[in-house]
Amino acid sequence: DKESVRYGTSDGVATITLNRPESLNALTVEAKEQLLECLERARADAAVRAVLLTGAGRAFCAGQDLDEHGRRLSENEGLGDTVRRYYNPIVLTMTRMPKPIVAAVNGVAAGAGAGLAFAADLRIASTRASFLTAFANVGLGADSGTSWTLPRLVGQARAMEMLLLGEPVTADRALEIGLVTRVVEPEDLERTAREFAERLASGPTVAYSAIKAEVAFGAALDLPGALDIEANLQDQCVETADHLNATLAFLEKQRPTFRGR
Ligand code: T3D
Repeated sequence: DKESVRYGTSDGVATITLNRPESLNALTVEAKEQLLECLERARADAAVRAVLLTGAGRAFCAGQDLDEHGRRLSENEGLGDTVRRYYNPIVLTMTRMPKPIVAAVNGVAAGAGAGLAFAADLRIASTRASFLTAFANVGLGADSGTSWTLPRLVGQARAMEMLLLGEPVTADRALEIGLVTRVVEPEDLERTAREFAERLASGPTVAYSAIKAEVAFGAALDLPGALDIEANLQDQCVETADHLNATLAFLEKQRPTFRGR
């Protein structure tokens, strides 16, 4: 059987590829289960220090598989648990992953597919990419974290525009509003996104993990609360070999080598 999600590792990077190109990598139960397994595998593997998430074929991910969803709706089967059972754990596993996640957005990212891209830490887009919240287009509210991630990425006004209007935002517009880090030609996407992922995979992993947690917690805290979290996480970073070595390297005017601990 063809895998709905592919997993591979090289040079400290776990590459997770959504692999149902015939339906624009729409998310079936099987695909969601496999995606969660791959994310957990990447989290658990100490040799993995960054994750690259992308889609096979011309799309990044068209969100919930509406064929499967439609069948379930008409059979009144398993309704209401998709979000709690799959999207919430997937998004939390991504945002709590103690290593950076780069989304290589090769084409359209729609609905929960856009949610996956927004839950990544960096988004590198091909000129063919677009972002479409799509939920309201099928009579749904926001899910897969988009009501939390999108306003933080682009501000409330633009998030409301995207969520209410459900129109595609092109790669160039996404760059303009700060939703993506870089837009490149389709043939350069894989290389560019991999360069970012490999750079992060050879960086100070504990510090990156602290930065992810600080930014995520900070969003929900007042300044004294955020300062506390920073102090606690900084205690952990200060004790790493990476911090000691990078400080000594600076003093010796050398480039530091980070081992991720
Ligand atoms: O509780 C719950 O379960 C709710 C959870 C919801 C989470 C969500 O993600 S809701 C949002 C679901 N996604 C969408 O509404 C997006 C639907 N797709 C589209 O709007 C368009 O396909 C795109 C804008 C993404 C791309 O348009 P285009 O013109 O480039 O491609 P296309 O021709 O529409 O699609 C190509 C094929 O992919 C086509 O199949 P065919 O005709 O060649 O056999 C199409 O049906 C299929 N496809 C696209 N999106 C989905 C899909 N098949 C199943 N599910 C999809 N989401």
